[in-house]
Amino acid sequence: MTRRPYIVGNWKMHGTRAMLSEARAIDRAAQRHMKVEVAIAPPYTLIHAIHREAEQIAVGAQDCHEVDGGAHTGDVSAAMIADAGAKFVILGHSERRQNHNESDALVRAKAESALAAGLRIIMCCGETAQLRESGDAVAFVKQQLAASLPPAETMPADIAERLTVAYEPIWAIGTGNVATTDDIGEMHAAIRALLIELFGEEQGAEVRIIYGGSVKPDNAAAIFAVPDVGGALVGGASLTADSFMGIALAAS
Ligand code: G2H
Repeated sequence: MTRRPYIVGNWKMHGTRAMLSEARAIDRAAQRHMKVEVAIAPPYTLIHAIHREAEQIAVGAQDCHEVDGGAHTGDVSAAMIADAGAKFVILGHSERRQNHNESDALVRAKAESALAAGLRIIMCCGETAQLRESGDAVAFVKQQLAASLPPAETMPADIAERLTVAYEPIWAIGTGNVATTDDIGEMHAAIRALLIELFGEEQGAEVRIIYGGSVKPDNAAAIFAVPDVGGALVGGASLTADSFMGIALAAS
């Protein structure tokens, strides 16, 4: 991989305007770590404020609706988040698949809408503990990812620029349990093979695959040393500039 490591903070449902100072600190630190591409996905309510101030980091959203607009009370479209300054959107996170019953087909429709709005997408995939224990994790993740991604012929020409895949084993999210480096390596290799199958040798080899699930400053270096780990999607440890940039430093 020749791409810069991609370190993305997923603030989940954390953050009021008081967190803007943390975003500023992340932005300042990112200006000193140019070998790493740093981004944060705050709640919708902070996207525009962070976008206005940030000089180095990109700001994104954690979800979007699958249609452009209409009678959808409480929903926010891809075009709206792009208008607010978002450059990317996280889609198919397991918390949305579980808590909002998001199917692969719905996630795919959201991806199509986000790409049409000019956004980059971070497509999440990952298995439950039960699937990991049964030995079916790789087959499940490949099937889930293939079903969640738009068909190759509808993807933009610059697929590798517009798509990032995030492998997040569900049992590792917010639990402190990190997948072993062998397990991460095996899954990222399987995802790489699938991306090449779907998008061809050139584009499929360039799409970044990042890891998520209890990434912290003290385990990040070992994770980034695994072949085909192109960065991290970070939840809890992205909420303070110190811990988040500690992870970014481990990637630089
Ligand atoms: C996984 C991750 C961020 P955490 O959801 O997407 O969260 O780092 O808290 O496990």
